[in-house]
Amino acid sequence: MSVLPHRADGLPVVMGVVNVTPDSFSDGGEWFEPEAAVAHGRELVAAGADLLDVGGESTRPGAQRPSPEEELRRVLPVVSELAAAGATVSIDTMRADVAAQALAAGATLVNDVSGGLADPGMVEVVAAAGVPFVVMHWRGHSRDMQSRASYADVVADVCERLSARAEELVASGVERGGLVLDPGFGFAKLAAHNWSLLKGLPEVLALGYPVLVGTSRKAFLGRVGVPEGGDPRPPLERDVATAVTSAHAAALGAWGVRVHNVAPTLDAMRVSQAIQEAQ
Ligand code: PMM
Repeated sequence: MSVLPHRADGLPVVMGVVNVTPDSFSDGGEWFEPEAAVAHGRELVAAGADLLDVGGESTRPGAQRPSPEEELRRVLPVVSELAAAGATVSIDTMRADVAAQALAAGATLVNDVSGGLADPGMVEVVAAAGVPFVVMHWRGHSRDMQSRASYADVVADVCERLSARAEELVASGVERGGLVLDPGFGFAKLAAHNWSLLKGLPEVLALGYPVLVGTSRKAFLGRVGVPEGGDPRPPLERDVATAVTSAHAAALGAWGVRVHNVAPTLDAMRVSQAIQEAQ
């Protein structure tokens, strides 16, 4: 039976990002060695993260995929060490074998940006393990996904696709109660699509599933306030913007937020909660 983590204070769970990659857009290479990744995971927990999302494949637009062996080599030692240290670990992967081995090493949740579409074996692994499954809106691998960023109505299209995908997964044996839906900010989405999805989050929430929001440090946040033709703010200068979008998601009732820098997001979510709870 899948059990989704929740926070006692009513805020969304904070999923801290642990990228064990040389090339992620926001922190590529910084935590590439297992010891550095584990130390970073511990820091995220100390800052208040409820979950650590360990990934070994960069999904930034244009990224090439690592081999399955390389992905396993990157993530397994980090998953097992963080789980042994008592952290709740999710494995961020599109590969069934990586998910299965990470679960065996102590991960208790699978986060698949393809929602099980990239590897037909994923559904069976998740169904057999009975663990929560994050299903993101996805239109193909990062190599060329931005060529598919075209929507009649992005909120309606994403909602329709996510709910259809949830039904397919349930029909294949995945527990409905373990599903978490994610609109997939930045994945086959232009900046305007991401803003529409943030505004339309109530419609995603109305599908009736827990929702994860992952806007952290994404490119559209770096363009706010920058004049036309100017350089976007670099990823490390997007944490205030991330805190604002995460607090917005929290106020609307998201189940979780996925962030690189935990403290500003927690602070912003607490402020938003205090406003909502004021008499
Ligand atoms: N974004 C990234 C990676 N994994 N998983 C989910 N569920 N949702 C996301 O928005 C998401 C994800 C890309 O960001 P990163 O390279 O900084 O981890």
